[in-house]
Amino acid sequence: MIWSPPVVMAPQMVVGILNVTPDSFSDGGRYDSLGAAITHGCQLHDEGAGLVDVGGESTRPGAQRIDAATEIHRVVPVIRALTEAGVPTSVDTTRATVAAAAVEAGAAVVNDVSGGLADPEMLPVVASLGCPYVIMHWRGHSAGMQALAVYDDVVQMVRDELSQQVDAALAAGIAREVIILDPGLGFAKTAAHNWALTKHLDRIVDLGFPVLFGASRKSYLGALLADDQGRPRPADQRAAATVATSLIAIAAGAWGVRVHDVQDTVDALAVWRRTQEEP
Ligand code: PMM
Repeated sequence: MIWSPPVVMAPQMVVGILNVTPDSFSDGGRYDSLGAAITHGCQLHDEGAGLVDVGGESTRPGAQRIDAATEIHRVVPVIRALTEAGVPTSVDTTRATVAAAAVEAGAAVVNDVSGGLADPEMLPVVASLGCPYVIMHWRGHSAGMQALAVYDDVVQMVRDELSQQVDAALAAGIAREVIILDPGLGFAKTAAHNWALTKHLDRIVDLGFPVLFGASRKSYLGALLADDQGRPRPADQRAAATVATSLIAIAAGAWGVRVHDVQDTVDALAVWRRTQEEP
């Protein structure tokens, strides 16, 4: 498939989340049949998602890994069917073999939560695919990542480590123009780290690449909205808080937001965009 920069790189992109996994943290198990996944992907697109991000491996904290064949079996039929339906997709994977199979099936973007660190083949394969590539800040696989949430100055360290990931991508032959950065909220981050990155996202935007921001329904929002017994707000009741973070991110100059609740996000961004015009 030929990548079309104007469509994929349009600003204020809303990326809809489609997890085809039995165990993702907020929508796990809902879209693990092919028909349900395709219907939901088409709905996200109809609501205004410019990309539908299809993931077959759960990355929630503590999650165990699955093998590459299972991951391909989960994501490729969904990506192929959505492509045939005219829905642009990205593949959420850390594996080069999955990325290559997904792009072959029609995915326009590779979204790698490890930013090239999990699989040594990923950077050369993405260089040869030539597609846009999301480099997320990452320190280790989900099973042990929360032990790695140690920073002096989280914003500075995420900036520095993302810059090193970018250097590796460029050295592998990935073009500068296809790189998108993501601070990786919730990945080896405590709630305080997530809040610091939400507040100072402009410092990640300053690196000079499009920035994708993914706070949707994450646990730091659930903790903020805990009830008076300290019980976190359930994941499916965090939409308004997610929309607020998305607006903050776009106002700070983010290129896009990765969300479960596409319609609410699209509506909120329409309001924000209108305020950028003359009355
Ligand atoms: N978060 C998750 C999965 N993939 N990809 C990017 N680029 N950024 C993220 O923050 C991100 C991601 C985990 O959340 P999910 O279970 O809701 O998909």
